Amino acid sequence: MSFEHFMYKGVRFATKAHSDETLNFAENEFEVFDDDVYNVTYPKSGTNWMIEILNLIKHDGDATICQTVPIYDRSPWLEVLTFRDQMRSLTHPRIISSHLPYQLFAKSFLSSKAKIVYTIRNPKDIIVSLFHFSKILCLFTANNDFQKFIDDFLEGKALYGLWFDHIKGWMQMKGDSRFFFITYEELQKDHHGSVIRLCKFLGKDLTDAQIDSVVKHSSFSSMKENKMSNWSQMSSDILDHTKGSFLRKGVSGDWKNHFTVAQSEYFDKVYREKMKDLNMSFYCEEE
Ligand code: PPS
Repeated sequence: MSFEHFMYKGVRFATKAHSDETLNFAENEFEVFDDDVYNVTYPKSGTNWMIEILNLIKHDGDATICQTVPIYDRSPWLEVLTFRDQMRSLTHPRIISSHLPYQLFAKSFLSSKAKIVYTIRNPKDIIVSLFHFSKILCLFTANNDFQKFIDDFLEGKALYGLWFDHIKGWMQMKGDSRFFFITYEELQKDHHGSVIRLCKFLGKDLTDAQIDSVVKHSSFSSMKENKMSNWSQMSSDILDHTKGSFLRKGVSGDWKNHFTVAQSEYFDKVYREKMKDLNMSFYCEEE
Protein backbone atom coordinates (compact mmCIF):
# COMPACT_ATOMS: atom_id res chain seq x y z
CA MET A 1 0.00 0.00 0.00
CA SER A 2 1.71 3.09 -1.17
CA PHE A 3 0.85 6.75 -0.58
CA GLU A 4 2.72 9.97 0.11
CA HIS A 5 2.89 10.06 3.85
CA PHE A 6 4.32 11.76 6.90
CA MET A 7 4.50 10.70 10.52
CA TYR A 8 2.60 12.52 13.27
CA LYS A 9 3.46 11.35 16.78
CA GLY A 10 4.48 7.94 15.44
CA VAL A 11 1.39 7.35 13.26
CA ARG A 12 1.33 7.36 9.44
CA PHE A 13 -0.89 9.94 7.70
CA ALA A 14 -1.38 10.96 4.04
CA THR A 15 0.01 14.30 2.89
CA LYS A 16 -2.96 14.74 0.54
CA ALA A 17 -5.51 14.48 3.37
CA HIS A 18 -3.79 15.58 6.55
CA SER A 19 -1.13 17.93 7.84
CA ASP A 20 0.52 18.64 11.17
CA GLU A 21 -1.84 21.59 11.42
CA THR A 22 -5.07 19.56 10.87
CA LEU A 23 -3.95 16.87 13.28
CA ASN A 24 -2.92 19.37 15.92
CA PHE A 25 -6.25 21.16 15.43
CA ALA A 26 -8.19 17.91 15.87
CA GLU A 27 -6.19 16.86 18.89
CA ASN A 28 -5.69 20.10 20.78
CA GLU A 29 -7.89 22.90 19.48
CA PHE A 30 -11.17 21.32 18.44
CA GLU A 31 -14.02 21.99 20.86
CA VAL A 32 -16.15 18.96 21.74
CA PHE A 33 -19.77 19.66 22.77
CA ASP A 34 -21.57 17.54 25.33
CA ASP A 35 -24.24 16.45 22.85
CA ASP A 36 -21.75 15.40 20.14
CA VAL A 37 -21.67 11.82 18.88
CA TYR A 38 -18.37 10.57 17.42
CA ASN A 39 -18.35 7.77 14.88
CA VAL A 40 -14.86 6.34 15.31
CA THR A 41 -13.31 3.52 13.31
CA TYR A 42 -10.12 2.23 11.80
CA PRO A 43 -10.55 2.84 8.02
CA LYS A 44 -12.77 0.40 6.09
CA SER A 45 -14.50 -0.89 9.22
CA GLY A 46 -18.01 0.36 8.42
CA THR A 47 -17.66 4.11 9.04
CA ASN A 48 -20.16 5.08 6.35
CA TRP A 49 -22.64 2.43 7.37
CA MET A 50 -22.55 3.87 10.89
CA ILE A 51 -22.85 7.44 9.57
CA GLU A 52 -26.07 6.42 7.85
CA ILE A 53 -27.45 4.62 10.90
CA LEU A 54 -26.60 7.47 13.30
CA ASN A 55 -28.06 10.13 11.02
CA LEU A 56 -31.25 8.14 10.55
CA ILE A 57 -31.57 7.65 14.31
CA LYS A 58 -30.95 11.38 14.86
CA HIS A 59 -33.84 12.12 12.49
CA ASP A 60 -36.19 9.47 13.95
CA GLY A 61 -35.96 7.28 10.83
CA ASP A 62 -36.72 10.12 8.41
CA ALA A 63 -34.44 9.60 5.40
CA THR A 64 -34.76 13.10 3.93
CA ILE A 65 -31.32 14.28 5.12
CA CYS A 66 -29.68 11.06 3.92
CA GLN A 67 -31.25 11.54 0.51
CA THR A 68 -30.39 15.22 0.12
CA VAL A 69 -26.99 15.81 1.77
CA PRO A 70 -23.83 13.88 0.82
CA ILE A 71 -22.77 11.46 3.52
CA TYR A 72 -19.38 13.14 4.11
CA ASP A 73 -21.11 16.51 4.65
CA ARG A 74 -23.48 15.04 7.22
CA SER A 75 -20.72 13.52 9.32
CA PRO A 76 -17.36 14.88 8.17
CA TRP A 77 -14.04 13.56 9.39
CA LEU A 78 -12.62 15.59 12.25
CA GLU A 79 -9.01 15.33 11.16
CA VAL A 80 -9.35 15.91 7.41
CA LEU A 81 -8.60 19.44 6.21
CA THR A 82 -11.12 19.51 3.37
CA PHE A 83 -14.00 18.88 5.79
CA ARG A 84 -13.41 21.94 8.00
CA ASP A 85 -16.28 23.94 6.42
CA GLN A 86 -18.77 21.08 6.73
CA MET A 87 -17.84 20.75 10.39
CA ARG A 88 -18.87 24.36 11.04
CA SER A 89 -22.31 23.92 9.51
CA LEU A 90 -23.39 20.77 11.36
CA THR A 91 -26.65 20.89 13.31
CA HIS A 92 -26.79 19.56 16.86
CA PRO A 93 -26.38 16.90 18.00
CA ARG A 94 -23.37 16.79 15.68
CA ILE A 95 -22.36 13.39 14.33
CA ILE A 96 -18.68 13.54 13.50
CA SER A 97 -16.52 10.80 12.04
CA SER A 98 -12.90 10.09 12.83
CA HIS A 99 -10.29 7.44 12.15
CA LEU A 100 -7.92 8.87 14.74
CA PRO A 101 -6.27 6.53 17.20
CA TYR A 102 -7.23 7.07 20.84
CA GLN A 103 -4.07 8.94 21.81
CA LEU A 104 -4.52 11.52 19.02
CA PHE A 105 -8.26 12.09 19.49
CA ALA A 106 -9.65 15.49 20.58
CA LYS A 107 -8.41 16.14 24.09
CA SER A 108 -11.49 18.18 24.97
CA PHE A 109 -13.52 14.96 24.69
CA LEU A 110 -12.02 13.76 27.96
CA SER A 111 -13.82 16.35 30.08
CA SER A 112 -17.06 16.23 28.04
CA LYS A 113 -20.25 14.15 28.11
CA ALA A 114 -20.03 13.46 24.37
CA LYS A 115 -20.51 9.89 23.14
CA ILE A 116 -18.38 7.63 21.00
CA VAL A 117 -19.55 4.76 18.81
CA TYR A 118 -16.55 2.62 17.86
CA THR A 119 -17.02 0.06 15.07
CA ILE A 120 -14.60 -2.85 14.69
CA ARG A 121 -14.30 -5.11 11.65
CA ASN A 122 -12.47 -8.35 10.97
CA PRO A 123 -9.04 -7.02 9.99
CA LYS A 124 -8.70 -9.51 7.13
CA ASP A 125 -11.81 -8.01 5.55
CA ILE A 126 -10.40 -4.53 6.21
CA ILE A 127 -7.29 -5.44 4.21
CA VAL A 128 -9.43 -6.69 1.32
CA SER A 129 -11.64 -3.60 1.40
CA LEU A 130 -8.58 -1.34 1.54
CA PHE A 131 -6.92 -3.24 -1.30
CA HIS A 132 -9.87 -2.51 -3.59
CA PHE A 133 -10.35 1.02 -2.25
CA SER A 134 -6.72 1.84 -3.04
CA LYS A 135 -7.54 1.39 -6.74
CA ILE A 136 -10.16 4.16 -6.63
CA LEU A 137 -8.87 6.59 -3.99
CA CYS A 138 -6.46 8.82 -5.86
CA LEU A 139 -4.15 9.44 -2.93
CA PHE A 140 -2.93 5.85 -3.29
CA THR A 141 -0.41 4.76 -5.89
CA ALA A 142 -1.84 1.78 -7.76
CA ASN A 143 -0.42 -1.50 -6.50
CA ASN A 144 -1.79 -4.95 -7.19
CA ASP A 145 0.52 -6.78 -4.79
CA PHE A 146 -1.88 -8.19 -2.18
CA GLN A 147 0.96 -9.70 -0.12
CA LYS A 148 2.45 -6.21 0.21
CA PHE A 149 -0.89 -4.96 1.56
CA ILE A 150 -0.87 -7.64 4.23
CA ASP A 151 2.74 -6.89 5.15
CA ASP A 152 2.20 -3.14 5.28
CA PHE A 153 -0.95 -3.58 7.37
CA LEU A 154 0.85 -5.81 9.86
CA GLU A 155 3.82 -3.44 10.05
CA GLY A 156 1.72 -0.33 10.75
CA LYS A 157 2.47 1.17 7.33
CA ALA A 158 -1.22 1.69 6.55
CA LEU A 159 -3.01 5.01 6.76
CA TYR A 160 -3.72 5.73 10.47
CA GLY A 161 -1.11 3.26 11.64
CA LEU A 162 -1.31 -0.17 13.18
CA TRP A 163 -4.79 -1.70 13.50
CA PHE A 164 -3.81 -3.54 16.71
CA ASP A 165 -2.78 -0.27 18.36
CA HIS A 166 -6.02 1.39 17.25
CA ILE A 167 -8.13 -1.34 18.83
CA LYS A 168 -6.08 -1.56 22.01
CA GLY A 169 -6.05 2.21 22.36
CA TRP A 170 -9.80 2.63 22.05
CA MET A 171 -10.55 -0.40 24.19
CA GLN A 172 -9.14 1.58 27.11
CA MET A 173 -12.57 3.25 27.07
CA LYS A 174 -14.43 -0.03 27.48
CA GLY A 175 -16.79 0.26 30.44
CA ASP A 176 -17.04 4.06 30.15
CA SER A 177 -20.72 5.00 29.84
CA ARG A 178 -19.89 7.37 26.96
CA PHE A 179 -18.39 4.55 24.88
CA PHE A 180 -20.23 1.96 22.78
CA PHE A 181 -18.46 -0.57 20.64
CA ILE A 182 -19.89 -2.89 18.04
CA THR A 183 -18.54 -5.03 15.23
CA TYR A 184 -19.36 -4.80 11.54
CA GLU A 185 -20.17 -8.50 11.72
CA GLU A 186 -22.75 -7.94 14.48
CA LEU A 187 -24.33 -5.27 12.33
CA GLN A 188 -24.49 -7.79 9.49
CA LYS A 189 -25.95 -10.58 11.63
CA ASP A 190 -28.46 -8.46 13.50
CA HIS A 191 -28.92 -5.07 11.86
CA HIS A 192 -32.28 -4.49 13.56
CA GLY A 193 -31.12 -5.49 17.04
CA SER A 194 -27.96 -3.38 16.64
CA VAL A 195 -30.05 -0.31 15.79
CA ILE A 196 -32.15 -0.87 18.93
CA ARG A 197 -28.97 -1.11 21.06
CA LEU A 198 -27.61 2.06 19.47
CA CYS A 199 -30.86 3.92 20.16
CA LYS A 200 -30.63 2.88 23.80
CA PHE A 201 -27.04 4.08 24.05
CA LEU A 202 -27.96 7.40 22.44
CA GLY A 203 -31.04 7.87 24.61
CA LYS A 204 -33.35 7.87 21.57
CA ASP A 205 -36.80 6.36 21.93
CA LEU A 206 -37.89 5.40 18.42
CA THR A 207 -41.12 3.62 17.50
CA ASP A 208 -40.97 0.19 15.80
CA ALA A 209 -41.81 1.83 12.46
CA GLN A 210 -39.02 4.38 12.89
CA ILE A 211 -36.53 1.64 13.72
CA ASP A 212 -37.65 -0.30 10.65
CA SER A 213 -37.04 2.81 8.59
CA VAL A 214 -33.50 3.21 10.00
CA VAL A 215 -32.77 -0.42 9.09
CA LYS A 216 -34.30 -0.11 5.62
CA HIS A 217 -32.48 3.07 4.64
CA SER A 218 -29.12 1.95 6.02
CA SER A 219 -29.14 -1.40 4.19
CA PHE A 220 -26.31 -1.95 1.73
CA SER A 221 -28.70 -1.92 -1.23
CA SER A 222 -30.39 1.35 -0.16
CA MET A 223 -27.05 3.04 0.43
CA LYS A 224 -25.61 1.78 -2.82
CA GLU A 225 -28.55 3.20 -4.75
CA ASN A 226 -28.59 6.50 -2.84
CA LYS A 227 -26.31 8.93 -4.65
CA MET A 228 -25.96 10.94 -1.42
CA SER A 229 -24.58 7.88 0.38
CA ASN A 230 -22.59 6.04 -2.27
CA TRP A 231 -19.89 8.70 -2.78
CA SER A 232 -20.73 9.02 -6.48
CA GLN A 233 -20.89 12.81 -6.00
CA MET A 234 -17.30 13.01 -4.77
CA SER A 235 -14.95 14.78 -7.14
CA SER A 236 -13.10 12.53 -9.57
CA ASP A 237 -9.80 14.13 -8.44
CA ILE A 238 -10.33 12.29 -5.19
CA LEU A 239 -12.17 9.12 -6.26
CA ASP A 240 -11.74 7.52 -9.66
CA HIS A 241 -15.30 6.32 -10.23
CA THR A 242 -14.29 4.44 -13.38
CA LYS A 243 -12.22 1.96 -11.35
CA GLY A 244 -14.81 0.73 -8.83
CA SER A 245 -17.41 1.74 -6.26
CA PHE A 246 -17.04 2.92 -2.71
CA LEU A 247 -19.83 0.58 -1.63
CA ARG A 248 -18.12 -2.46 -3.08
CA LYS A 249 -19.53 -5.74 -1.69
CA GLY A 250 -20.63 -5.02 1.86
CA VAL A 251 -20.18 -8.57 3.15
CA SER A 252 -18.26 -10.33 5.92
CA GLY A 253 -15.70 -12.97 5.09
CA ASP A 254 -14.65 -11.80 1.63
CA TRP A 255 -11.09 -12.33 2.89
CA LYS A 256 -11.60 -16.02 2.11
CA ASN A 257 -11.66 -15.10 -1.58
CA HIS A 258 -8.38 -13.21 -1.34
CA PHE A 259 -6.08 -14.75 1.30
CA THR A 260 -4.18 -17.95 0.60
CA VAL A 261 -4.17 -20.53 3.41
CA ALA A 262 -0.57 -19.58 4.21
CA GLN A 263 -1.37 -15.86 4.31
CA SER A 264 -4.35 -16.47 6.58
CA GLU A 265 -2.36 -18.71 8.95
CA TYR A 266 0.44 -16.17 9.15
CA PHE A 267 -2.03 -13.36 9.80
CA ASP A 268 -3.73 -15.38 12.57
CA LYS A 269 -0.37 -16.06 14.20
CA VAL A 270 0.53 -12.36 14.28
CA TYR A 271 -3.01 -11.52 15.44
CA ARG A 272 -2.80 -13.92 18.41
CA GLU A 273 0.58 -12.56 19.38
CA LYS A 274 -0.37 -8.88 19.15
CA MET A 275 -3.76 -9.25 20.83
CA LYS A 276 -2.83 -11.60 23.64
CA ASP A 277 -2.47 -8.84 26.23
CA LEU A 278 -5.91 -7.40 25.46
CA ASN A 279 -7.81 -10.25 27.07
CA MET A 280 -10.81 -9.78 24.82
CA SER A 281 -12.19 -11.62 21.87
CA PHE A 282 -14.31 -10.00 19.24
CA TYR A 283 -17.29 -11.38 17.44
CA CYS A 284 -15.59 -10.72 14.11
CA GLU A 285 -12.92 -13.33 14.89
CA GLU A 286 -15.48 -16.06 14.22
CA GLU A 287 -16.03 -14.97 10.64
S1 PPS B 1 -13.82 4.50 4.95
O1 PPS B 1 -13.21 4.85 3.63
O2 PPS B 1 -12.78 4.11 5.91
O3 PPS B 1 -14.68 5.55 5.47
O4 PPS B 1 -14.70 3.21 4.63
P1 PPS B 1 -15.78 2.55 5.60
O5 PPS B 1 -17.08 3.20 5.40
O6 PPS B 1 -15.24 2.44 6.98
O7 PPS B 1 -15.83 1.05 5.04
C1 PPS B 1 -16.24 0.77 3.73
C2 PPS B 1 -16.73 -0.66 3.74
O8 PPS B 1 -18.02 -0.72 4.38
C3 PPS B 1 -18.96 -1.29 3.48
N1 PPS B 1 -20.31 -0.74 3.71
C4 PPS B 1 -21.36 -1.50 4.08
N2 PPS B 1 -21.46 -2.81 4.34
C5 PPS B 1 -22.67 -3.29 4.67
N3 PPS B 1 -23.78 -2.54 4.73
C6 PPS B 1 -23.75 -1.22 4.48
N4 PPS B 1 -24.86 -0.50 4.55
C7 PPS B 1 -22.48 -0.64 4.13
N5 PPS B 1 -22.06 0.61 3.81
C8 PPS B 1 -20.73 0.52 3.56
C9 PPS B 1 -18.39 -0.92 2.11
O9 PPS B 1 -18.99 -1.68 1.09
C10 PPS B 1 -16.91 -1.22 2.34
O10 PPS B 1 -16.65 -2.62 2.47
P2 PPS B 1 -16.26 -3.57 1.23
O11 PPS B 1 -15.84 -4.87 1.87
O12 PPS B 1 -15.12 -2.93 0.50
O13 PPS B 1 -17.48 -3.72 0.40
